[in-house]
Amino acid sequence: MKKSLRIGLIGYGFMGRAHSNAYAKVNHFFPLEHQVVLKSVCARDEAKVKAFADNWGYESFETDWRKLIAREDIDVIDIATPNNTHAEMALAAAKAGKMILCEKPLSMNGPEGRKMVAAVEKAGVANMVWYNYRRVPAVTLAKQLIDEGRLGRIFHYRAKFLQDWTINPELPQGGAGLWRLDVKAAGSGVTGDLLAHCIDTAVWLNGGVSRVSAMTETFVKERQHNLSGKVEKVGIDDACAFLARFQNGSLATFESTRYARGHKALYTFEINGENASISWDLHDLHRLQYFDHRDQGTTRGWRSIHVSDGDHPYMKNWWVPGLQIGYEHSFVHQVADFIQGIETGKPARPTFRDALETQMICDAVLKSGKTHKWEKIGKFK
Ligand code: SOE
Repeated sequence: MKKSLRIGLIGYGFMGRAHSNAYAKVNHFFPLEHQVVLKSVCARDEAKVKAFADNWGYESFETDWRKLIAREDIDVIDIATPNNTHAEMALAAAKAGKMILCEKPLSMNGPEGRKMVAAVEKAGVANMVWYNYRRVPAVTLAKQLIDEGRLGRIFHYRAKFLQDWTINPELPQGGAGLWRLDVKAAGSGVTGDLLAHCIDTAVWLNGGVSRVSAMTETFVKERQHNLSGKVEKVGIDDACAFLARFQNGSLATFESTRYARGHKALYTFEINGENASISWDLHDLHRLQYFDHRDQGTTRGWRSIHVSDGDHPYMKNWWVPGLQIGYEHSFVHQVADFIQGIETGKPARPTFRDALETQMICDAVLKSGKTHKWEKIGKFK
């Protein structure tokens, strides 16, 4: 008989769906000692949350997140709400002794994130942040190749996350779906929303960042606000590019924008080492490009590895070799790893503390965008 892991999800937007799908699938594909139970989902709109609960198979729903956290039949609180609500919910959930899964970015800023880390560590509750791209099998394979030392000394890290969905100046800010444009709800623009993903992957693959130099821009300065009904100043960064020095001596460039016409979610990274290079592209997510200078000269070249074989990360749990998986599976892998972390006592990452490092780098990037100076990364340990 499996132990139950009873989920209480807060939020039913894009991420609420991605997480619910992961909970629904994980036990079918991963051998775990725990059975995930979709116990309850919470959101303010009763009719909508009820429909969501019915659609995804949640046993119940709540309209007040404090009631959800107080329920004794919930083990895990999953925070899938806008960024400005993460801290308050996480602090309450930690106090109630719940395990916590929190959407990225961890918090609105570093100081808020620090309080969240202190709360989960004091309560001793399992915690993790949904930086899902680490668990795309090709990205996990990149981590394995780096850890095996195949690249040798790393010289360069280059990451981009390009979108084009906010170019229209008539697009309002605030409220459902568009809270990402409202600085009061999001904390920042592309830095916290998109570069945070790039930074999480980069720190995981290439180690800590020591300093950054950034430029940020807000191309559309005012937008109608959906909640106030007034035209309000836009406080988020629409685009951000920064240089970084890693602690291992490598040089990096990061770029993100929501103004790259033609790109919907183009997350790419390339790493150049002394022996080999790696590159990855979210639009072709099951492939890892690999170049090894030690290959025999006449046939040396970039290999396009189709990461779909049984010995590739996570793939033996899915179909037969050669059949690929997609974006949503990265969330399934994250739940599987979180549960395995509980079962083995070796916590899955990124924990809140790992995500605080990303938050501190985002803070330094945003600060540098204002000071026009190189900024060091604040304390996160
Ligand atoms: C924004 O458009 C967004 O949905 C981010 O919020 C996600 O984190 C990213 O994975 C895709 O783009």
